[in-house]
Amino acid sequence: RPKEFSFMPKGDNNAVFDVPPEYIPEEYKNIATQIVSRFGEEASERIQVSTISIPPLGDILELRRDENFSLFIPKHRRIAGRLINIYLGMRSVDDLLSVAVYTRDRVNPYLFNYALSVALLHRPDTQDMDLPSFVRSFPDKYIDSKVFAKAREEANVVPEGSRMPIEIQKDYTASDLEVEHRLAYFREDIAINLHHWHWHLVYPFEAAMEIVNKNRRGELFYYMHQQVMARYNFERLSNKMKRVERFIDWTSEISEAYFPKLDSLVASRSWPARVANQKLSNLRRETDQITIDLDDMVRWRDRIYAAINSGVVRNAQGQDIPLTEFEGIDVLGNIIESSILSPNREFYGDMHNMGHIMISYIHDPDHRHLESFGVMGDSATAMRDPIFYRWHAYIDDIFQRFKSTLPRYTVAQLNNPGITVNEVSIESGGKRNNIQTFWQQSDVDLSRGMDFQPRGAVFVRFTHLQHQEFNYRIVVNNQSGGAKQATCRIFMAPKYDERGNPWLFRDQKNMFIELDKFKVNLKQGPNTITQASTKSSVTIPFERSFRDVDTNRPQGGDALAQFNFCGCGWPQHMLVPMGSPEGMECQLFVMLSNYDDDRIDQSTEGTCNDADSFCGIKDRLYPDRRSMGYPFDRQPRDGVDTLQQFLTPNMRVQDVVIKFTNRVFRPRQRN
Ligand code: CUO
Repeated sequence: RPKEFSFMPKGDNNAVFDVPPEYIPEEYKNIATQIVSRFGEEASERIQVSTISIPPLGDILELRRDENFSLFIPKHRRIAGRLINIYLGMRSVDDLLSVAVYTRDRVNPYLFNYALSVALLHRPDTQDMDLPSFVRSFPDKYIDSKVFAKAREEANVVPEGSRMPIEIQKDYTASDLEVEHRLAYFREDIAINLHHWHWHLVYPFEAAMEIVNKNRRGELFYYMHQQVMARYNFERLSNKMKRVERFIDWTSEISEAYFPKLDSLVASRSWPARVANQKLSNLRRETDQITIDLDDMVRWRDRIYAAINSGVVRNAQGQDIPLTEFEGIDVLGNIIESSILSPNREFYGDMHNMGHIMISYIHDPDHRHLESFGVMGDSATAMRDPIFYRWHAYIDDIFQRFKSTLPRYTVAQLNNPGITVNEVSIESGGKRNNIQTFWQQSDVDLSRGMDFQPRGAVFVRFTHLQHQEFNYRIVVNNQSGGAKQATCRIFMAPKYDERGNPWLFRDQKNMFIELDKFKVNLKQGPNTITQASTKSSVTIPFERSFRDVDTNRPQGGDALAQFNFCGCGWPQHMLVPMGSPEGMECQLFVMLSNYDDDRIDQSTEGTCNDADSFCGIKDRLYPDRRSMGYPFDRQPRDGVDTLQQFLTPNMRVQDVVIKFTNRVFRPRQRN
């Protein structure tokens, strides 16, 4: 039974593979018989693994099994690309299974999991294949390391069925002496980190061209991370903190420290911490094949700014490509991230990725202490660290500078003739325009990621932010002279800045978090639209973030299809920011845009699209023709200083209050 990864028939937890003897690595041959008899007895099904001729693994084996793996490290990416190609090149699912079984005990487990996940996501014949949630395969990347010793003890001493969930303390990484710790509930939210891991799994920046080259992926890199920043700043204001400061001076000390308290079960090492006031330095890490200077970063940055200022980028052939009004942001996203779609990676470099790397090696830049990277070096863990947000605030600011060079939206580009929004409200439990937030406990089974014996479920209980579900109610008058379609766009932002002053539009526009986006059919005359908060186009339900292959899964091909893709999505429990105990004043913004300018004609039937705002739709075009972030992605037209002045008749703003209650609600029902 694979510890790190399960590639098994749907719903069967007790299947075992009949591994051909020649597949068993030398070091396991002695114990193979014991293992077979131990697991064989419990097996409900034995899966035959056919023997095929295995392609040479070559340098894939250079990454040892007990090392950490990071896509930000170019050498690791190259190796991952090779393994993905092997998996993609298998002629049938049987052959894929065979090579997967063969490689599982030979290649680095993180690498194995990543490469196989990408392959399953992109092979046409594996669309109904299940992957267990990443948190269940590698819980050590998401959960306080203390839990594992307890879990092991629990599994050994207490019979399954009588086991109590192991509670993860809510404040385990720092104390309130550290101001930034107020945001730990956001940064360390398991499902937020799972979303980020999935996003980068779905949108890798380096792999075969057909995998990387997805519709508007550079723009989505910008937009998804911009929204993360807006959400983080919303949480900061909820906690009486100012917005994140960009990490702009790369030679300055980083005052934020971070001690992750994660242990790698694979590497049997603790994730390195960063003490306060560390400074970046040039990297010389020969084993990782990384040699990079801060000066390289500076050159890339300056070239990127020059491109934005001139409105053109130079491609590898020396030709100028204009950064156009609609596609320019996509090109720029690929340049800054960077991805292999960058028109000139030599010249514009790999700025954002290398920023992650430089920060993640700050404690051991020349490898003299033989230390691995910190949490910033892995998309599964990066969002835990306060510096992630300072780095991405810097990256986002570059995008915003580019956006500021674009033509302003005219009234005609914003308005929707004949459509007037007359009333907007939030209805929740008899209350109007008032959203309650609180703590909720939930349980998740970690046993798949641990090689317990005896086996069986081991639950951990963790505490996360939650809000009361609500409905939007929107009253619209359609006087366009007939039935009409529109896109309803719902955003929210804090009403006041950190000083308590009303915003200027040019600042507030970056604070709007997307809550939902959906198509509406309007009849002539008055219409009332009701939409549930749970249907949000940015979120996926709790069960999807932590999905379990064994239980409670929706049935039917469509629901099963593209399971892995469907793990991408902001967690529903984090849809609404925390707010404050006294009630945080916010502005809800609703716009009904002109569908003629929004529409993408394509069928999305059978595809997973409920978090399409952040994740797109698998194998389809991004489902909204407008620039991502519309209508807040650009500076306002002349004469508009405030949100009120920005409004056209098809928009409306409603004051709402988010009130946080410091109560902890008992666990939701376990599957
Ligand atoms: Cu998602 Cu910097 O891109 O982590």
